[in-house]
Amino acid sequence: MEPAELFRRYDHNPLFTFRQMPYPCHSVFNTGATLLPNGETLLLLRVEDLEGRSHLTVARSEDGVTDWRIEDRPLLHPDDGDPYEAYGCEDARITRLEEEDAWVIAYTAYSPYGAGVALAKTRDWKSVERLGLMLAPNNKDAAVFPRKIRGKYWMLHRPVAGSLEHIWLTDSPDLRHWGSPYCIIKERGGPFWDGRKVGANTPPIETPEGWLILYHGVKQMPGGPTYRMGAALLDLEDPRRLISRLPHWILAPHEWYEVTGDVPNVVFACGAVERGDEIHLYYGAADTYICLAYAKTADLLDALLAHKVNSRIPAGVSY
Ligand code: BMA
Repeated sequence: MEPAELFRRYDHNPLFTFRQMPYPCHSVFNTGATLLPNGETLLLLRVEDLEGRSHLTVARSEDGVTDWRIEDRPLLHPDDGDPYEAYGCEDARITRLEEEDAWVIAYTAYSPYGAGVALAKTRDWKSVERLGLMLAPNNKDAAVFPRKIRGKYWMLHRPVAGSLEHIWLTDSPDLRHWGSPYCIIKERGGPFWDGRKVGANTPPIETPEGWLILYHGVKQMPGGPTYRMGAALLDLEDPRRLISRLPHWILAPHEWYEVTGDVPNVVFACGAVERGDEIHLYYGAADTYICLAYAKTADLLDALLAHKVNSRIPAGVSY
């Protein structure tokens, strides 16, 4: 284990390459993940086709590690007819909404208009209802919280404002109308690992200490960007209150499959599942492979609680 890393890698990474796919494709990476009621792990793989566009395809496994059964056709595809997805459906974050007995999928809808945030809903992973584009371009890295807070749905997202790329919160009464923008985690600027931009990775994970947020930070290097992962904690009953943000990264590209590929020096998770006292993180490596890493939830929380911040919500901000 690397000194700062709280995740340990699966011994047989990469977990998936394009070679495991049941149909020809270029690469498979950045996957959403969820646990099904029967205990199986379901992944929603980002698959880049041989033309260069991405679609989203379901894979299932009993133990979340071996014997993957991969659907032979996509669940969400850029040719399904939505003009805002004409260049691709990318980077799905899956949230189980118990109150709705459904899963909501937040994904990047990429088109000639730019990259925006779209939502879709499914109950059976066979059919899917597109709720449509929710946040106009340029905006991505959206992930819905797994339950209502103060009677509303909440979502993390990452708009692009000039050269600034911070993580924001928004809320909604119905998963369709989103408002109350609130900036929660800023890119740090300067030489820091999260200086150039930040964005949510997995959907928030509810813990007794707060919402555990796993996010990526980008540092611009002369040879290109380096994508690493960090962690923060938000208040359970008011996620606008930042409890803690680790100053250092917790997973960084070091292995061959993370430093070589279509985009070198990238670890980029979209999904995690909780199994026992561990978080199983499914992450994209170098925009080419899917990998797996594990961390003890308690280790992440211990580290975070040692770095509490004193955040206050400015007067004048209301719900
Ligand atoms: C981000 C996203 C990810 C990708 C990452 C590294 O902007 O588009 O899909 O993994 O860049 O290339």
